[in-house]
Amino acid sequence: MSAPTASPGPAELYRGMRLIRVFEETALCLVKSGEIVGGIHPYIGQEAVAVGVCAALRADDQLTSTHRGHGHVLAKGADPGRMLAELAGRENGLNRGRGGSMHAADLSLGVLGANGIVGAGAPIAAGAAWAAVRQGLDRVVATFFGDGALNQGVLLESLNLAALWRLPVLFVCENNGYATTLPVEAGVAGSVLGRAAAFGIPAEAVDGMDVEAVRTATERAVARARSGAGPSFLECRTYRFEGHHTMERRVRVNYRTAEEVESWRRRDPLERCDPGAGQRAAIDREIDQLMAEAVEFALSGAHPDPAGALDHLYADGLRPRAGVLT
Ligand SMILES: Cc1ncc(C[n+]2csc(CCOP(=O)(O)OP(=O)(O)O)c2C)c(N)n1
Ligand SMILES: [Mg+2]
Repeated sequence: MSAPTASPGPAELYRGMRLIRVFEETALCLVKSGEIVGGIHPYIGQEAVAVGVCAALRADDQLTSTHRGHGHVLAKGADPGRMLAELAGRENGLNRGRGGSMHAADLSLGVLGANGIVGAGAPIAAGAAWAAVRQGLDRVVATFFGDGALNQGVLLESLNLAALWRLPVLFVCENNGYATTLPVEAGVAGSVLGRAAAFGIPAEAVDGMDVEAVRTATERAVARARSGAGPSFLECRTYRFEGHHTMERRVRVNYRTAEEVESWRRRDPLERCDPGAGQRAAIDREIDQLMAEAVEFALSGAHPDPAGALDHLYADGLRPRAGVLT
């Protein structure tokens, strides 16, 4: 059993969010310059969720993440240089450049993986939580998912098993209002919290633009899970300031108005967090320096040798189709 870690203060919470914000802005630049191939799903605007939840977790707690997962991985403590190298597909990345933006993992930090399949982190979290219980560990597993996952069978199945077996899972729904361009009202019958209620799981909605509120709600859920009382469900009401994917910068889509985006920007979680007198500028400078070093580190990494594309797999004996690696 690991010792509880001291709860981070406002300066640390701000620092965590600022790191994610600048990391994402940097990643957007690297997408534009072609260093990150294939684009990313930016987390800008949602930082308070990742940081608030992870602030209530212990180092040995675990999480599963999503296609919009950079913030979760960083908030759990991943090195920004290695994370950026992963996005840029380099050998010095967290996963030797094989995972990329949507499949970064760091098992040493309990990050069981981002996931390009909507909802797919939930059963992994339930399995990891079940394993922890079997091993007599009092570890908690948080699973992040978007509003778009609310109707995925695997999520509903995971809620059921977690409730039935009282697994120490924290279901964190990041309701940012849209699944790609589909408004939540047009995609979700019933209610978000009703999903959890159907399985007898305690659920609450929280202001996902307020890092302290997210942290406090998570602490309650974590305490419940650790005591053996079972899972909880948090709906964090949040918003992404950027498009669904960087592709959206090039494709004209009109699913939300400029006024709507602006009204959420006025609730910027970084602006709403007071890190303490004189701290903001100092932390901003510190993060700028850290990210400059991260970029240098990431871009110094080699691109993987295509001949090694099938290394580090769980299964042996796979052979590429003729011409795939040449
Ligand atoms: C099972 C599955 N269906 C569809 C997709 C395509 N897809 C990728 S992201 C996305 C929207 C997800 O919306 P949400 O869960 O709300 O997350 P957000 O993008 O808002 O963070 C969809 C439909 C997918 N990756 N996996
Ligand atoms: Mg969404």
